[in-house]
Amino acid sequence: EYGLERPQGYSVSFHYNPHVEYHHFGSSHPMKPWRLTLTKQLVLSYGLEYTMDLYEPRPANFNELNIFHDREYLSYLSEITPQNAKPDDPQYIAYGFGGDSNDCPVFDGLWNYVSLYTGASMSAAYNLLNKQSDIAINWSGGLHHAKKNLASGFCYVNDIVIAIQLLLTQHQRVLYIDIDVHHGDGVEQAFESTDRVFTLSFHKYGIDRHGWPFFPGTGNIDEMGPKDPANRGKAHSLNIPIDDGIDDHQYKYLFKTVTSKVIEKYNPQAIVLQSGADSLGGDRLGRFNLNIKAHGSCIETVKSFGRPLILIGGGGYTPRNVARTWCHETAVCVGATLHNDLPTHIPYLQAFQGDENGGGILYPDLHNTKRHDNLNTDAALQKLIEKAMENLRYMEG
Ligand code: ZL4
Ligand code: CA
Ligand code: ZN
Repeated sequence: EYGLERPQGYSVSFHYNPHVEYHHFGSSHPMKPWRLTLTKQLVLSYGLEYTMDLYEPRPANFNELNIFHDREYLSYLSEITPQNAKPDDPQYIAYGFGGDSNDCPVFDGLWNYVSLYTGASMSAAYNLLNKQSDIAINWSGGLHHAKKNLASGFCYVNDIVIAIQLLLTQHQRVLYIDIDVHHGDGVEQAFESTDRVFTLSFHKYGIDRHGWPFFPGTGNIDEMGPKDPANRGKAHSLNIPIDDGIDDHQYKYLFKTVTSKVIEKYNPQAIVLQSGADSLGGDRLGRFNLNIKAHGSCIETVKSFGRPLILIGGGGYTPRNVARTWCHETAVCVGATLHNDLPTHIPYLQAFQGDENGGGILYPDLHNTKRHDNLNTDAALQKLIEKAMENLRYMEG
């Protein structure tokens, strides 16, 4: 009815616990869990629920989060509330809640929130392990900055690391790919000493005109993991630093060239793809000029290799475009084509009419929401690709 074509034989599962939607980081905080409500509504209004297996996963428990995180950190995280938080407490600061940074606020239901998104990533991983799905989707996860004893950049628990740990119980080599506009530093660091996980992140990198590095300030092309030749993790990270304003054509070419080479060389048995939507044009925090279909072409590229795949969310700070992108990418997974006119019966239709160019449609032109000049020349990107290919030669087998 809405332009659905026959699915192409991939078994896709959708892992989502709606309780995650009701958490608030604070009124003006850019991370808005209700973008997941919008995403779900779009997915349902296009009828995509009939093309996938739907799961409502239970929250992860303390011992499951302890697969990666320290007990002491988790105890603190499980007990802290806005009422009992002491901003001068050394632990509060050491665990990443303090400073003048309001990146990681303590809000009501914080422990419940982290348990819900991590439970969904675990459920996705178990579906790959049981061979129940070829592709398992969790749009509520992808919190790639969390460290084992540190909250960072809106991330408190690293659901990606925990999902990859589960995949490693059966798979020898797992590839992690990250197209969030920020560097996937937490996942890279967690696996820096193993050759069983290769991490690949594409991100904005550089210093702005006020001298501030783009968060988290790491991920230059020469950062390839430990340099010590005795360390098994050596050369098992690849970082692709990009400047403001990259366009569809450039990003698609860069992603396809680099990712294809990594998959060919590393030959992973499973792939985890973090699809942060803050790399879209017009994102509140991002700096790129990508359209929804260019972002989605990265999912198509990865899917075409036919490896078991977990597709996970991440950043994305213009909620209507996050929902559009993740709905489109859900359709890419099941092999459906969606009509550009939004279904008229969606409950949140007004949310998609707020913008200049996108009233009532799925694929507005975000490149023209242009707020960032393209500072990437084709010549500079070609050099970057050459450097990436050179880095890959340091990886054994
Ligand atoms: C905000 O308006 O670059 C937090 C964060 C809270 C509400 C009111 C408080 C005002 C923008 C960001 C004070 C805000 C101070 N509120 C923010 C160095 C910084 C220190 C904190 O997509 N200030 C830190 C983190 C990044 C920094 C990006 C991306 C996550 C992911 C995966 C994390 N931190 C400078 C900023 C606001 C806020 C407005 C903000 N924080 C923008 N960029 C950051 O990769 C999910
Ligand atoms: Ca990234
Ligand atoms: Zn991000």
